[in-house]
Formats: sequence, structure tokens, C-alpha cells
Amino acid sequence: MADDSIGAYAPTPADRFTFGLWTVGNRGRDPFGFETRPALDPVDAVYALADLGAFGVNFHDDDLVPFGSTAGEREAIMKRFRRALDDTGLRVPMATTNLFSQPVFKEGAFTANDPAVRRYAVAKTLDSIDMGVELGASVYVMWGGREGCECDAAKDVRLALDRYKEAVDLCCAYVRDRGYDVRFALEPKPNEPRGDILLPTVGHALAFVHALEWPEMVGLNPEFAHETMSGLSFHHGVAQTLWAEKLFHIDLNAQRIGKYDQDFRFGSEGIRDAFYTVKLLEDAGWDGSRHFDAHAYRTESIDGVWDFARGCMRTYLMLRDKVARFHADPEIQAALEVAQVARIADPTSPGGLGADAITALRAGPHDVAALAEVGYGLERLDQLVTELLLGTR
Ligand code: GLT
Ligand code: MN
Ligand code: MN
Repeated sequence: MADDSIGAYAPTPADRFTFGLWTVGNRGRDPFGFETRPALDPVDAVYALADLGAFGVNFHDDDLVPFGSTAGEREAIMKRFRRALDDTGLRVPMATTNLFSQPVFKEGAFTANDPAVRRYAVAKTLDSIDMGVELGASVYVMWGGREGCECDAAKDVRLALDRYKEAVDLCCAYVRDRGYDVRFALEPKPNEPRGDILLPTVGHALAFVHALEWPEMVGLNPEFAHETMSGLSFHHGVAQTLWAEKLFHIDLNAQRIGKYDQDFRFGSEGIRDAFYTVKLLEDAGWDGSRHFDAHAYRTESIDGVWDFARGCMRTYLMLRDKVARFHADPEIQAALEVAQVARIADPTSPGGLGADAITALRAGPHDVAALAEVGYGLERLDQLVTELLLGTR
């Protein structure tokens, strides 16, 4: 590619980009077709990601140590993987458990009706936490893909939420007991693989966290595709998560409203929402990993997988550059002034919540006619953002 801006958008570990072993290792299988790519050795993934300038790699227990491995096999795999991490400096900031692939979880994991399945799911998670901690992870994602149902008659949702809480509380108790430096991040998703999944949106998950035994240990891992599948604004969801001080992790990818969970390369769809998401994270000075939970199109060979990974990071950096331009652009700044954007920081009741302040607020004066006449100039502001994104300013 003859593009001299490539160097300017080359990622470095300081950008904190991470990928899952299951993302670059995705083999292109879908509900209608088999794998189109060979398996990727996790060690090869580590070297390739480090070469591309990533900060870290995340995994499910079964991505790294195949399900059913013996203790000896586990040890050998961990040793070899750790050597690759040490060799490259790549980090493991997050780990998670696969509670969805094996048939035992077909009716649920933490919220399966059968207590024996639930006990196994918790035990598998505790083993997996040990593995994550061994490799340095301090964020533990919980995506409950199998928690939910198709047949509503077969699931008491209120009791299922009791069991969900119990499972998360058990994991927190274990981490406290071991003295691990680990926080949990719940990942909402509305559906797929289940007809309806429990904790379907950021809002549901935030409300759930406050019912837990140790709410301070549990936050969220919102995913672009998952909020967008529900027709919701991802960046609004992330903003509310930040507001609640619960943004413990983030899954960046791309998705069109109304489709299956596409998990596309970041920025390949919904570029405006992607821009506002980057703006939000950067303006907030959020210091977590920029994790890409996405995978290459099924059409791609391994070269295409690395094009995909490069593309995710490069688009983030280009959008970050657009954010800086947004703040530096005098016309955009003037339009923000017309829109009174900064004034939302002024309290509605400068006198506070006391009776006198409320009386003063009610007394006004309220010049309703004059207020109603004000124009906010949002057509101009929004067009300026379009022009910024299309590269004409
Ligand atoms: C799975 C899912 C993702 C989750 C991963 C973590 S696994 O690929 O589609 O959204 O983040 O369990
Ligand atoms: Mn997804
Ligand atoms: Mn995800």
C-alpha cells in the first residue's frame, strides 16, 4: 500500500490493543458451513500479535488448554505459552471461561436448572480463574451465552437470576479468599446462541451488579455488536457504564442493527458510533484495554486474518486522530458553543436540593417563549462531524 500515513497509525503496546485467541484464531465456521481456515497455534498468535504492535492477548480456558486435557498436558501448554509471552512482552490482561461450547451447558451454565450442571460450571470457572491469574490477568470476563432459554415455560427467570447472583458471588468469594487481584466484567448480549439471554443489555447488567454480595468487584464488558443488535446506541451504553464507574473491559467490533452477531472488524460498520465510542474512551482518559472481539470474514486465509487485526487497530488510531481534530477545529468548537454543549455541566438547581432552592427554582422567571425560540444549530454541527469523518476537514 503506497500510503505514507501508515507509519502515523502504526499501533504500539502503549495503545493497549488486545485480541482474544478465539478472535484471530476464529476458523470461519458458521451455522451453515464448516471451517475455512486451519487451527492457529496460540503461540503463533502471540508472536504475530506482538509483531503487529498489540499490547495483549486474552483467552478462554479451552482456547489455550483444550477441553479434556490432563494436568500434565495443561502444564506443558502453559509453560510453552508463557515462554512466548516472556519472549515478546505480550501481556494477558483478561481471561474468561468457555461455558457455552460443551454439550453439558446446553440448558445453561450458572443458571442451568440442574444444580449438578451449575456446580460443574462454577468449578470450571474457578479452575479457569487460576489459569488466568497464573498468566497475569486482572480482569475476568463473564459472558453467559447459554444463560437463557427458547422455551419460556422451562425457565423461572427470577430464580435463574438468584442462581446467577449465587454463581458470581461464589467466584468473588473465591477470589477474595485467594487474595487475587481480579475484578469481574459481565458481558451483556440480547440473544444468540439462546433465543433470549439473561442480562441482555448494559442496563440489565448494571442493575444486576448492585444486587451482588460484593458489587465493587463486578463491572461490565459491553460489546459494540451486542448493544447494536438490540438497536441501542453502543456509545450511550458505554457512557452510562463509565458514569456508573463500571467499565471494567470493552469489546470493540462492528455490527449492523437487525442482523445476527456479526463481530466484524472494528469500524467496518457503524463508523459514527465507532467514532463517538473512541471519543468517549479517549475524552474520559479510560485506561483499560482496547479489546477487539471480532474476527475476519470467512473468505479470508491467514493473511486476511492479520489484515483484519491490523485494520481494527489502525481504524481505532485514525478515529483517535479524528477526536483530536474535533477538539482542535475552531468551527466545530463554535458549533458546540451554539449547541450549548458545555452548559449541561451547570447544575439545574445551583442552590441544591433544599426546600428554599426548590422554591427558587419554581419561582423562575421561566421565559418559556424565549427558550422555545432558540435554535441549536445541530444540522451544522452534525454535518461538520460528517465532513471530519469523510476527511474533508
Ligand atoms: C464469544 C462471544 C463473545 C464473548 C467471548 C467471551 S466468547 O465469542 O461471542 O462476545 O466476548 O466469552
Ligand atoms: Mn459478539
Ligand atoms: Mn464479546
